[in-house]
Amino acid sequence: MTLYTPSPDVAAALQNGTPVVALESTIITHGMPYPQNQHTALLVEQTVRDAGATPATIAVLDGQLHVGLTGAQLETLAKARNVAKLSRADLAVSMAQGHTGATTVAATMIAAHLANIQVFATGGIGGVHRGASDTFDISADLQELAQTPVTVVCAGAKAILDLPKTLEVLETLGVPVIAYGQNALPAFWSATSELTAPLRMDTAGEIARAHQMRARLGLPGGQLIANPIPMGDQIPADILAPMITQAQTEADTKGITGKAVTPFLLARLYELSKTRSLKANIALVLNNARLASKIAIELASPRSR
Ligand code: PSU
Ligand code: MN
Repeated sequence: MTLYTPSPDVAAALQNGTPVVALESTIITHGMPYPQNQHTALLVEQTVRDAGATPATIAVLDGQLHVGLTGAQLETLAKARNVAKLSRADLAVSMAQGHTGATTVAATMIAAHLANIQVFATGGIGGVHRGASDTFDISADLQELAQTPVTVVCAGAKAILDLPKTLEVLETLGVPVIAYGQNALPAFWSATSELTAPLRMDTAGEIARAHQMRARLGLPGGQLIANPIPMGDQIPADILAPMITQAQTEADTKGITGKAVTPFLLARLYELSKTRSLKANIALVLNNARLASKIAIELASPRSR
């Protein structure tokens, strides 16, 4: 039995050495409500195709690790309730038990690397949660970036996290955090933050060359690209701040812990912002899909191999 199942177009692209962009599925099952989740997932895939690359949405279906989903598989996942959220710790167990689950950034990186896909687009990564000094809630995504050589394009860390601590952990782990086209670290729903990003790059070509240089140096781990949300779609930080505080207080009061924290906070923010956060989330994922496609194209071009 093969370890993973590529869709026919992903198999062809990998065979031919044409650009492929990995996409995660937790954003579908735990990050957005139905039907916007299905609509967005299809739109992200189409955006990658329009940019000249092949999308590979990753999920575990009945124990099979799929790299590239059919429209029907994607729809099933988008409609399903109580789907497992799979990170590094859960991937092997869920496959061995024949279960179905959506992959987080960490698990998607593992699958992408297995399939020889070097670039992955998402919305936001997990990070160090507020109050982490008490809860120890630090996403496994950070450790994964330290050990799996995939370039991950996100819109910066979500403002529901402790951004300064997230940057500190990434620095400790040796993960390059690269803001795209600006000095400030983007903060997901907002294009900028008060933090300066540790590194900056202005073109997809530079990002691709840095990815290859890490490999040549024998350094494990990937790169984190923080791509600012388009200005017209952003939500100013001061509008969001009280909503985030409220959502976090509710999570604390209800005793929500572990994997449930991020989905709970995101869902509450959609409600509190009257879906404005959802519209912004969709816009930034599409923007990330475009940049990831450009990087994948650079990596696949003959002059860069
Ligand atoms: N960012 C979003 N929506 C999401 C996630 C991040 O805008 O759904 C998901 C990603 O899959 C990420 C995960 O890997 O949340 C992080 O979860 P945790 O904090 O439990 O590690
Ligand atoms: Mn967590």
